[in-house]
Amino acid sequence: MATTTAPVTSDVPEPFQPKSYVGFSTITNQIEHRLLKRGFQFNIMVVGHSGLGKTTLVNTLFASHLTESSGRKSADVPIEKTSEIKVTSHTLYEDNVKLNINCIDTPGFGDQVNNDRCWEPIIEYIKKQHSQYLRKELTAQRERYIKDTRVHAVLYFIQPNGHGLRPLDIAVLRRLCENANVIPIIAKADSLTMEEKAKFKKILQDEFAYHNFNIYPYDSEDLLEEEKNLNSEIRSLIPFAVVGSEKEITIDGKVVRGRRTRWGAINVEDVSQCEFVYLRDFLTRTHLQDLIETTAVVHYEAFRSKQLIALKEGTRTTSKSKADEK
Ligand SMILES: Nc1nc2c(ncn2[C@@H]2O[C@H](COP(=O)(O)OP(=O)(O)OP(=O)(O)O)[C@@H](O)[C@H]2O)c(=O)[nH]1
Ligand SMILES: [Mg+2]
Repeated sequence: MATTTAPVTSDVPEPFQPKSYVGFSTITNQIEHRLLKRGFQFNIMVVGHSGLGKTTLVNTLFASHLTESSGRKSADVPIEKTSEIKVTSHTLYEDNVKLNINCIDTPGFGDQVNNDRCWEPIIEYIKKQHSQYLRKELTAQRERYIKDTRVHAVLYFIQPNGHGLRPLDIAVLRRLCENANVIPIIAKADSLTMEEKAKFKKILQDEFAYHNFNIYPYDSEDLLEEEKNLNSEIRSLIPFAVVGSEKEITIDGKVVRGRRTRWGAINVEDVSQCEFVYLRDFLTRTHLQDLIETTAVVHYEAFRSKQLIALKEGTRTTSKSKADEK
């Protein structure tokens, strides 16, 4: 039997070019105006073994750009051991853009006789921010803009031992990667030579792959070729080998943020000496929006759907047991 092929019709209308100016192309300016008015919120957390320089790095990270800050006022007072989760807020302004940064400092772990479950308060904190956000989203009269306290980036500090991850690192990293965007860094990198640094970085990259850790940045299908290339470039740099310092020193007559030791001086902002600037650029210049978006779309979404499914199951079981009782 002969078959006839119906002409292919499409429901998609041809693009219509209005003859005169309508003005909707200004929507991008309107969005920009609204976003600028509101400002942006970025929450970053530091996690790792005790004494690896977490508090120092948090204070170094945006120090040269801060305008308003609730953080330390003087670098002359020695930093104390962090004993509880502490949030400091900072505000940065650049070309009309207002960025609010919350730095979440956490107590170091690994120095107790029993380090069992020492990561729990940290994971709990991350999940609590998700559940607070969800609760606000689900209230009948919810706020137009829910204040975002969700953790957008976790800097995980690795001891510069030159050998690899410790069992505790593996346990903590596994749990962190399931709940947030994790960026591992080699702490106190000034204690390693250039060769040791490169070798250690390779060992750690292999370990991340071996343990299948979902380290940030992630590649999604909708990324452009150039974004994918940038991500693979970043992946070759992770873990960033960083040096932190709250103090300013003078090198060749110039005042810079750095560390002076008996063997010489290190300028924290000099990329030939440490990767602090790469880390800061990655966090603010190239991946800030992606970190915020990924937290909402990947981590918060996973939490949200798990909670809502559990809630539905719970309601179903309670109504079933009520019906059984009758
Ligand atoms: N050599 C070196 N020392 C550092 C670096 N960063 C911090 N330190 C020093 O290491 C010590 C501990 O620094 P903190 O910032 O308190 O470390 P922490 O990880 O917050 O410590 P806990 O809160 O106890 O977990 C201080 O004496 C810092 O000056 C670094 O990059 N290199
Ligand atoms: Mg500390």
